[in-house]
Amino acid sequence: MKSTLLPAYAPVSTFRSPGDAHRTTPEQHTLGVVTFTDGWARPRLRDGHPEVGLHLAGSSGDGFAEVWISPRPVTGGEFGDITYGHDGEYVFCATHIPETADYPTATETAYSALLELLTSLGYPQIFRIWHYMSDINADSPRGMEVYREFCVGRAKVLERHGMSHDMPAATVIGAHGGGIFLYLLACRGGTQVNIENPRQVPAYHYPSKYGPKSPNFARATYFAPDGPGRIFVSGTAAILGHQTMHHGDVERQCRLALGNIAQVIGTGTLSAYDLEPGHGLADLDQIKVYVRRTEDMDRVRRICREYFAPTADIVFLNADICRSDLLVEIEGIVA
Ligand code: 3HB
Repeated sequence: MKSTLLPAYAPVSTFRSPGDAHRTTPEQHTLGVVTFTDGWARPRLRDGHPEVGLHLAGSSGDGFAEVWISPRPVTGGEFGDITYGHDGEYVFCATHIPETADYPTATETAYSALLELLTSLGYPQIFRIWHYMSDINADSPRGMEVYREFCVGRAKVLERHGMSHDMPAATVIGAHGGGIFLYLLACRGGTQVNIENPRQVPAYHYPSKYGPKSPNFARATYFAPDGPGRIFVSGTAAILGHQTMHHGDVERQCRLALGNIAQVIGTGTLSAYDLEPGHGLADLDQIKVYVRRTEDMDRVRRICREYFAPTADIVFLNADICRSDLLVEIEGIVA
Protein backbone atom coordinates (compact mmCIF):
# COMPACT_ATOMS: atom_id res chain seq x y z
CA MET A 1 0.00 0.00 0.00
CA LYS A 2 1.22 3.46 -0.79
CA SER A 3 2.13 5.68 2.11
CA THR A 4 0.14 8.89 2.05
CA LEU A 5 3.13 10.61 3.65
CA LEU A 6 5.14 10.41 0.46
CA PRO A 7 4.91 13.29 -1.96
CA ALA A 8 3.81 12.29 -5.44
CA TYR A 9 6.29 14.37 -7.38
CA ALA A 10 9.91 15.43 -7.09
CA PRO A 11 10.74 19.11 -7.23
CA VAL A 12 12.29 20.15 -10.51
CA SER A 13 14.50 23.07 -11.43
CA THR A 14 15.11 24.69 -14.76
CA PHE A 15 17.72 27.21 -15.82
CA ARG A 16 16.21 30.22 -17.57
CA SER A 17 17.13 33.70 -18.55
CA PRO A 18 16.54 36.09 -15.60
CA GLY A 19 13.81 37.90 -17.57
CA ASP A 20 11.91 34.65 -17.91
CA ALA A 21 12.32 33.54 -14.28
CA HIS A 22 8.84 34.36 -13.07
CA ARG A 23 6.81 32.85 -15.91
CA THR A 24 4.09 30.55 -14.53
CA THR A 25 1.22 28.56 -16.02
CA PRO A 26 -1.86 27.12 -14.32
CA GLU A 27 0.04 23.80 -14.06
CA GLN A 28 3.36 25.29 -13.08
CA HIS A 29 3.88 27.27 -9.89
CA THR A 30 7.13 28.72 -8.61
CA LEU A 31 8.59 27.40 -5.37
CA GLY A 32 11.66 29.63 -5.49
CA VAL A 33 13.93 31.59 -7.80
CA VAL A 34 17.70 32.13 -7.55
CA THR A 35 19.22 34.59 -9.99
CA PHE A 36 22.93 34.57 -10.86
CA THR A 37 23.83 37.97 -12.27
CA ASP A 38 26.17 40.91 -11.77
CA GLY A 39 24.62 42.03 -8.50
CA TRP A 40 23.16 40.51 -5.35
CA ALA A 41 19.77 40.96 -3.72
CA ARG A 42 18.52 39.80 -0.33
CA PRO A 43 15.81 37.12 -0.37
CA ARG A 44 12.34 38.61 -0.74
CA LEU A 45 8.87 37.60 -1.76
CA ARG A 46 8.03 38.37 -5.35
CA ASP A 47 4.62 37.43 -6.78
CA GLY A 48 4.10 35.24 -3.70
CA HIS A 49 7.31 33.18 -3.91
CA PRO A 50 10.89 33.68 -2.70
CA GLU A 51 13.57 35.16 -4.91
CA VAL A 52 17.24 35.66 -4.03
CA GLY A 53 19.94 37.26 -6.15
CA LEU A 54 23.52 36.03 -6.22
CA HIS A 55 26.44 37.95 -7.64
CA LEU A 56 28.36 35.39 -9.68
CA ALA A 57 29.88 36.10 -13.03
CA GLY A 58 28.67 33.60 -15.61
CA SER A 59 29.69 32.64 -19.08
CA SER A 60 26.84 34.57 -20.66
CA GLY A 61 26.47 38.29 -20.10
CA ASP A 62 22.94 38.40 -18.70
CA GLY A 63 23.35 35.61 -16.17
CA PHE A 64 20.68 33.01 -15.53
CA ALA A 65 17.97 32.03 -13.08
CA GLU A 66 17.57 28.68 -11.31
CA VAL A 67 13.83 28.23 -10.98
CA TRP A 68 12.28 25.57 -8.73
CA ILE A 69 8.81 24.66 -9.91
CA SER A 70 5.86 22.83 -8.43
CA PRO A 71 2.61 21.52 -9.90
CA ARG A 72 0.82 22.79 -6.78
CA PRO A 73 -0.04 26.29 -5.62
CA VAL A 74 2.72 27.81 -3.52
CA THR A 75 2.29 29.83 -0.34
CA GLY A 76 5.02 32.33 0.39
CA GLY A 77 6.07 33.59 3.79
CA GLU A 78 8.72 35.31 5.85
CA PHE A 79 10.23 34.36 9.19
CA GLY A 80 12.84 36.81 10.45
CA ASP A 81 15.50 36.92 7.72
CA ILE A 82 14.17 33.82 5.97
CA THR A 83 11.92 33.95 2.93
CA TYR A 84 10.16 30.74 1.96
CA GLY A 85 7.67 29.16 -0.40
CA HIS A 86 5.88 25.88 0.28
CA ASP A 87 3.33 23.71 -1.48
CA GLY A 88 2.24 21.13 1.12
CA GLU A 89 5.03 18.67 0.18
CA TYR A 90 8.15 20.79 -0.24
CA VAL A 91 9.57 24.05 1.00
CA PHE A 92 12.21 26.28 -0.57
CA CYS A 93 13.89 28.60 1.98
CA ALA A 94 16.42 31.35 1.40
CA THR A 95 18.24 33.49 3.92
CA HIS A 96 21.07 36.00 4.00
CA ILE A 97 23.86 36.75 6.46
CA PRO A 98 25.21 40.25 5.77
CA GLU A 99 28.99 40.75 5.78
CA THR A 100 30.15 40.56 9.37
CA ALA A 101 33.28 40.31 11.50
CA ASP A 102 31.72 37.34 13.31
CA TYR A 103 30.64 34.62 10.88
CA PRO A 104 30.57 31.80 13.46
CA THR A 105 27.87 33.53 15.50
CA ALA A 106 25.96 34.82 12.48
CA THR A 107 25.98 31.36 10.87
CA GLU A 108 24.82 29.76 14.09
CA THR A 109 21.94 32.21 14.33
CA ALA A 110 20.91 31.70 10.70
CA TYR A 111 21.06 27.89 10.85
CA SER A 112 19.13 27.81 14.14
CA ALA A 113 16.38 29.96 12.64
CA LEU A 114 16.19 27.71 9.56
CA LEU A 115 15.83 24.56 11.65
CA GLU A 116 13.21 26.23 13.83
CA LEU A 117 11.21 27.28 10.78
CA LEU A 118 11.40 23.86 9.11
CA THR A 119 10.14 22.21 12.30
CA SER A 120 7.29 24.65 12.78
CA LEU A 121 6.18 24.45 9.12
CA GLY A 122 6.41 20.64 9.21
CA TYR A 123 9.13 20.10 6.59
CA PRO A 124 11.89 18.64 8.75
CA GLN A 125 13.78 16.71 6.05
CA ILE A 126 16.44 18.78 4.25
CA PHE A 127 17.60 17.09 1.06
CA ARG A 128 19.72 19.77 -0.66
CA ILE A 129 21.39 22.95 0.54
CA TRP A 130 23.47 25.63 -1.18
CA HIS A 131 25.65 28.39 0.31
CA TYR A 132 27.28 31.25 -1.60
CA MET A 133 29.69 33.47 0.31
CA SER A 134 31.81 36.48 -0.47
CA ASP A 135 35.49 36.43 0.59
CA ILE A 136 35.26 32.68 1.14
CA ASN A 137 39.07 32.28 1.23
CA ALA A 138 39.82 35.57 3.02
CA ASP A 139 40.86 35.76 6.64
CA SER A 140 38.44 37.04 9.25
CA PRO A 141 39.55 39.56 11.91
CA ARG A 142 40.41 36.52 14.05
CA GLY A 143 42.79 35.28 11.36
CA MET A 144 40.67 32.29 10.32
CA GLU A 145 39.44 31.75 6.77
CA VAL A 146 35.80 32.82 6.30
CA TYR A 147 34.82 29.32 5.07
CA ARG A 148 36.30 27.72 8.18
CA GLU A 149 34.48 30.20 10.41
CA PHE A 150 31.25 29.34 8.63
CA CYS A 151 31.96 25.62 9.31
CA VAL A 152 32.38 26.39 13.02
CA GLY A 153 28.98 28.08 13.26
CA ARG A 154 27.23 25.39 11.22
CA ALA A 155 28.79 22.56 13.23
CA LYS A 156 27.69 24.09 16.52
CA VAL A 157 24.02 24.14 15.56
CA LEU A 158 24.07 20.68 14.00
CA GLU A 159 25.80 19.19 17.05
CA ARG A 160 23.09 20.69 19.24
CA HIS A 161 20.39 19.08 17.08
CA GLY A 162 22.19 15.72 16.80
CA MET A 163 22.41 16.24 13.01
CA SER A 164 26.19 16.45 12.55
CA HIS A 165 26.42 13.31 10.40
CA ASP A 166 22.99 13.57 8.85
CA MET A 167 23.33 16.39 6.39
CA PRO A 168 22.49 16.05 2.69
CA ALA A 169 24.26 17.09 -0.48
CA ALA A 170 25.56 20.65 -0.27
CA THR A 171 27.47 23.38 -2.02
CA VAL A 172 29.58 26.06 -0.37
CA ILE A 173 31.13 28.32 -2.98
CA GLY A 174 32.37 31.86 -3.41
CA ALA A 175 30.24 34.80 -4.50
CA HIS A 176 31.36 38.27 -5.55
CA GLY A 177 29.66 40.18 -2.77
CA GLY A 178 27.06 40.42 -0.06
CA GLY A 179 28.07 38.06 2.76
CA ILE A 180 26.54 34.58 2.90
CA PHE A 181 23.44 33.50 0.96
CA LEU A 182 21.90 30.18 1.80
CA TYR A 183 19.00 28.34 0.19
CA LEU A 184 17.64 24.85 0.69
CA LEU A 185 14.97 22.36 -0.24
CA ALA A 186 13.19 20.33 2.43
CA CYS A 187 10.19 18.05 2.51
CA ARG A 188 7.65 16.46 4.83
CA GLY A 189 8.90 12.93 4.10
CA GLY A 190 10.19 10.60 1.41
CA THR A 191 13.01 8.14 0.94
CA GLN A 192 16.34 9.85 1.44
CA VAL A 193 19.80 8.29 1.28
CA ASN A 194 22.90 10.41 1.82
CA ILE A 195 25.76 8.98 -0.22
CA GLU A 196 29.52 9.05 0.34
CA ASN A 197 32.30 8.58 -2.22
CA PRO A 198 34.47 5.53 -1.41
CA ARG A 199 37.47 7.38 -2.87
CA GLN A 200 37.02 10.30 -0.46
CA VAL A 201 37.14 10.61 3.31
CA PRO A 202 33.65 11.72 4.43
CA ALA A 203 33.83 15.47 4.97
CA TYR A 204 32.65 14.88 8.56
CA HIS A 205 35.97 13.13 9.22
CA TYR A 206 38.35 15.61 7.62
CA PRO A 207 41.40 16.14 9.83
CA SER A 208 41.68 19.39 11.76
CA LYS A 209 44.31 20.81 9.41
CA TYR A 210 41.34 21.89 7.23
CA GLY A 211 39.72 23.79 10.08
CA PRO A 212 38.65 23.36 13.71
CA LYS A 213 35.24 21.98 12.70
CA SER A 214 34.76 19.55 9.82
CA PRO A 215 32.27 20.38 7.07
CA ASN A 216 28.85 18.75 7.42
CA PHE A 217 27.62 17.42 4.08
CA ALA A 218 27.25 14.24 2.07
CA ARG A 219 28.77 13.79 -1.40
CA ALA A 220 25.31 13.21 -2.88
CA THR A 221 21.72 12.68 -1.77
CA TYR A 222 19.26 10.26 -3.33
CA PHE A 223 15.75 11.51 -2.78
CA ALA A 224 12.64 9.62 -3.86
CA PRO A 225 9.08 10.76 -3.44
CA ASP A 226 6.33 8.31 -4.29
CA GLY A 227 7.88 7.80 -7.72
CA PRO A 228 11.27 7.83 -9.38
CA GLY A 229 14.12 9.23 -7.31
CA ARG A 230 16.76 11.75 -8.22
CA ILE A 231 20.32 12.21 -7.09
CA PHE A 232 21.52 15.61 -5.97
CA VAL A 233 25.29 15.74 -6.40
CA SER A 234 27.20 18.08 -4.08
CA GLY A 235 29.79 20.55 -5.22
CA THR A 236 32.59 18.14 -6.18
CA ALA A 237 36.27 18.91 -6.63
CA ALA A 238 39.69 17.30 -7.13
CA ILE A 239 39.93 15.66 -3.72
CA LEU A 240 41.06 12.10 -3.09
CA GLY A 241 41.03 10.86 0.49
CA HIS A 242 40.98 14.28 2.08
CA GLN A 243 43.72 15.79 -0.07
CA THR A 244 43.59 18.26 -2.91
CA MET A 245 45.22 16.71 -5.98
CA HIS A 246 46.94 18.20 -9.04
CA HIS A 247 47.87 21.59 -7.60
CA GLY A 248 47.82 24.31 -10.24
CA ASP A 249 46.69 21.95 -13.03
CA VAL A 250 43.13 22.90 -13.99
CA GLU A 251 42.75 20.20 -16.62
CA ARG A 252 43.67 17.34 -14.28
CA GLN A 253 41.61 18.84 -11.44
CA CYS A 254 38.59 19.08 -13.73
CA ARG A 255 38.95 15.48 -14.93
CA LEU A 256 39.34 14.27 -11.34
CA ALA A 257 36.25 16.20 -10.20
CA LEU A 258 34.32 14.57 -13.06
CA GLY A 259 35.74 11.19 -12.06
CA ASN A 260 34.58 11.74 -8.49
CA ILE A 261 31.04 12.47 -9.67
CA ALA A 262 31.09 9.41 -11.94
CA GLN A 263 32.16 7.36 -8.92
CA VAL A 264 29.39 8.71 -6.67
CA ILE A 265 26.54 8.15 -9.16
CA GLY A 266 27.93 4.92 -10.64
CA THR A 267 26.69 1.39 -10.06
CA GLY A 268 29.54 0.46 -7.68
CA THR A 269 28.73 3.17 -5.15
CA LEU A 270 24.95 3.13 -5.46
CA SER A 271 24.66 -0.65 -5.14
CA ALA A 272 26.38 -0.41 -1.75
CA TYR A 273 23.34 1.66 -0.68
CA ASP A 274 20.89 -0.75 -2.35
CA LEU A 275 20.14 1.87 -4.96
CA GLU A 276 19.90 1.09 -8.62
CA PRO A 277 20.46 1.60 -11.45
CA GLY A 278 23.83 3.32 -11.61
CA HIS A 279 24.32 6.41 -13.76
CA GLY A 280 26.96 8.11 -15.82
CA LEU A 281 28.01 11.73 -16.34
CA ALA A 282 25.75 11.94 -19.42
CA ASP A 283 22.78 11.58 -17.01
CA LEU A 284 23.69 14.71 -15.05
CA ASP A 285 21.57 17.82 -15.56
CA GLN A 286 21.19 21.27 -13.96
CA ILE A 287 24.96 21.37 -13.87
CA LYS A 288 26.90 24.25 -12.36
CA VAL A 289 30.61 24.38 -13.02
CA TYR A 290 32.52 26.82 -10.82
CA VAL A 291 35.88 27.96 -12.17
CA ARG A 292 38.26 29.97 -10.00
CA ARG A 293 40.30 31.67 -12.76
CA THR A 294 38.53 33.28 -15.68
CA GLU A 295 41.42 32.30 -17.97
CA ASP A 296 40.56 28.61 -17.33
CA MET A 297 36.91 28.94 -18.40
CA ASP A 298 37.30 27.87 -22.04
CA ARG A 299 39.48 24.91 -21.15
CA VAL A 300 37.04 23.69 -18.50
CA ARG A 301 34.12 24.16 -20.88
CA ARG A 302 35.86 22.04 -23.53
CA ILE A 303 36.59 19.22 -21.05
CA CYS A 304 33.03 19.19 -19.69
CA ARG A 305 31.60 18.96 -23.22
CA GLU A 306 33.37 15.60 -23.59
CA TYR A 307 31.29 14.11 -20.78
CA PHE A 308 27.94 15.86 -20.36
CA ALA A 309 24.87 15.41 -22.54
CA PRO A 310 24.55 18.19 -25.14
CA THR A 311 20.96 18.71 -23.98
CA ALA A 312 21.86 19.20 -20.29
CA ASP A 313 21.31 22.56 -18.61
CA ILE A 314 24.85 23.69 -17.80
CA VAL A 315 26.34 26.97 -16.65
CA PHE A 316 29.94 28.01 -16.07
CA LEU A 317 30.48 30.47 -13.26
CA ASN A 318 33.57 32.32 -12.10
CA ALA A 319 33.81 31.68 -8.36
CA ASP A 320 36.26 30.98 -5.57
CA ILE A 321 36.17 27.51 -4.05
CA CYS A 322 36.28 26.44 -0.39
CA ARG A 323 39.97 25.48 -0.51
CA SER A 324 42.30 28.00 -2.08
CA ASP A 325 44.15 25.24 -3.97
CA LEU A 326 41.00 24.06 -5.78
CA LEU A 327 40.46 25.47 -9.27
CA VAL A 328 37.18 23.78 -10.30
CA GLU A 329 34.05 22.48 -8.59
CA ILE A 330 31.05 20.82 -10.25
CA GLU A 331 27.50 19.99 -9.06
CA GLY A 332 24.38 18.65 -10.73
CA ILE A 333 21.26 16.52 -10.53
CA VAL A 334 20.50 13.08 -11.96
CA ALA A 335 16.80 12.91 -12.72
C1 3HB B 1 30.30 22.23 2.61
O1 3HB B 1 31.11 22.68 3.42
O2 3HB B 1 29.14 21.95 2.91
C2 3HB B 1 30.70 22.00 1.19
C3 3HB B 1 31.81 22.60 0.66
C4 3HB B 1 32.12 22.38 -0.66
C5 3HB B 1 31.37 21.57 -1.46
C6 3HB B 1 30.28 20.97 -0.93
C7 3HB B 1 29.93 21.21 0.41
O3 3HB B 1 33.18 22.99 -1.23
